[in-house]
Amino acid sequence: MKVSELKHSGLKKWVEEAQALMSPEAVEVCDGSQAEYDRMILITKEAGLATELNPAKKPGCVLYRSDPSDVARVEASTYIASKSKDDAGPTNNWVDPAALKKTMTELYRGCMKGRTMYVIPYSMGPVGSDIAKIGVEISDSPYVVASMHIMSRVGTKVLDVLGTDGFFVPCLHSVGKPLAPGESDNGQWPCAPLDKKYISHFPETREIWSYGSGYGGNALLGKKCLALRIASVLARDEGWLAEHMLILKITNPEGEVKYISGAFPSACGKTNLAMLIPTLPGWKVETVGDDIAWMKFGADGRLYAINPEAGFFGVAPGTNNESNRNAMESIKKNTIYTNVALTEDKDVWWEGIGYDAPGKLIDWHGKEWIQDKNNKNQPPAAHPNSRFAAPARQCPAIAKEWEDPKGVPISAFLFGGRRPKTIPLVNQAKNWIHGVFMGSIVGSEVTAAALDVKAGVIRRDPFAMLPFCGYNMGDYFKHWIKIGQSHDESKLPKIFFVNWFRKNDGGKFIWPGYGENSRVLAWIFDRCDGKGGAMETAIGTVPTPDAIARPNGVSESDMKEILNVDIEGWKAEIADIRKNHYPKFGDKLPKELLVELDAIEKRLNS
Ligand code: O2Y
Ligand code: MN
Repeated sequence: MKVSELKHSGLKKWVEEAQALMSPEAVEVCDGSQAEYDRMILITKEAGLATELNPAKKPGCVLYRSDPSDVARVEASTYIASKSKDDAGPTNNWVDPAALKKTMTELYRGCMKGRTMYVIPYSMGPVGSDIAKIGVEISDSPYVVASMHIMSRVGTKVLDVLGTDGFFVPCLHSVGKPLAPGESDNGQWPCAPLDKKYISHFPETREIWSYGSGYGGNALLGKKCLALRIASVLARDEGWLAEHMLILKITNPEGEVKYISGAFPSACGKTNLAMLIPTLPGWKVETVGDDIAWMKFGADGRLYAINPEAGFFGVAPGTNNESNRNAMESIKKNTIYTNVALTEDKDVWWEGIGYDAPGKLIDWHGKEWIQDKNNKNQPPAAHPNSRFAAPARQCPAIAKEWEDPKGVPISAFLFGGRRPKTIPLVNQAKNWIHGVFMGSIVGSEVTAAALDVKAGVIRRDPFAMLPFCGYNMGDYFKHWIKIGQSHDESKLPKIFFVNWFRKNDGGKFIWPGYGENSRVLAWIFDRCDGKGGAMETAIGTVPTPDAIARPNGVSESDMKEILNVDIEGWKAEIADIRKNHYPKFGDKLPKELLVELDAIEKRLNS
């Protein structure tokens, strides 16, 4: 389709303005077809950016290697440009929107010279779903076009739903590397230097402007930028929830089904939990989504969730048949790999794949790499943030409802982090506001590897939303509280705090995790119906020692320890929240959370 054929006048005008500013060699409106996807891969192959993998081992798969300056989301260059600084809040980078647009307009001027400008209409969520939203990304990266094909629903079908005057989120993206006449990328991942990368959000006008990065969350603008930062603002204004949450379906041996959603900071095994294979006989877990949940209230007063995404953009290192067999199955074909290592027979390899490197590799820098197990300091062959982008439909555990436009009714929310001490295996909130308190204190203990902070310190990431909330985090807490106040609490999801990472005095994990977490999910399932052995404590409702069937290797005393409410540890936790965490939100911190903090402290002292 040509730009002149676009039926939506606002969209056409915006595309024409972008074209005039960025001066691309050509403009294409994406149709979302397989032929288009194949062409994007071919263009990048011809530019020396993509390597086709061995079709006998990984059919339809390609590998990209990015520039070392462009390997992850760049939080320091991510901006919430609301009119007032207070609306972005103390935990976001704020810049005045007019000043930011001025700076970025100059960067965008002529930035697509020698490249094609792709217009990518996409739907976050099943096309036409009441919960879905439409975005249109303008990008000069065929890698982005191909990745958006996997991660969202792209093409003409989206324009049909958009009609002549529908709402869409305009998303500008350029890699920031114009080409001179006759120049090609010639194997060099195009991007701008770190100090010229901008990932900007304009919450009031619902716009996204990204410049200088071609990688992941910086460039696939449907994901973190639209589905979380802009959507969180839409959700606040429209009375729903846009959350950094997985969605799973769980079926008990009697065939009863519930849906559970959960937020965890990075490195807590969120994708593994979403794709868990239960060890508990008779139970089944299926995947609806692994990263983001959009939830709206149905006519019955319950919260219904969709996964706005169509693919998984998972971290490769550490993914193996033990940690996540369903992910390994999902990425066997039609997958885009970025920054993993390449084997001699053109397969992929990464640290923690479950077997030694099979001979000489090409590492993520494109250099020869031979595994040296005696050298603990050998740089990894795959970048620690190397990724796979795979269609969600390829997951063997994908739930049949995963594309249901009306969403799935959520029974429980989980919050968790990596907490070697204090936090028990599972703890149910006494009520909604107590659950909001739990979400607000989510965090993981910093390991000695993070050199900037002392080991033992808790790095808090409330609701796992700190890098993804498009407005003031204090107002975000208020939004959650308001959801509870304005709806029938008996129909709201029950809230649980989980911790798979508690260690014993010897520093060993007490709980085996992975598939054994199904035992905890089973208790949560029963608690949603008011069943399951449970004890009231100062911090919430915890399982009785025999309420959760013990996995192999977990003794009775281990179970006691992992369910124990460590009163002194909790007093220190409360003090840390009061002194170091809540003050970050200034006068925007809802008083209800302080009341909750005081109440827990009082119970701990009584
Ligand atoms: O580094 C990136 O660009 C990707 S970050 C990411 C990708 C998939 C799911 N979650 C995340 C995250 O940072 O939470
Ligand atoms: Mn995420």
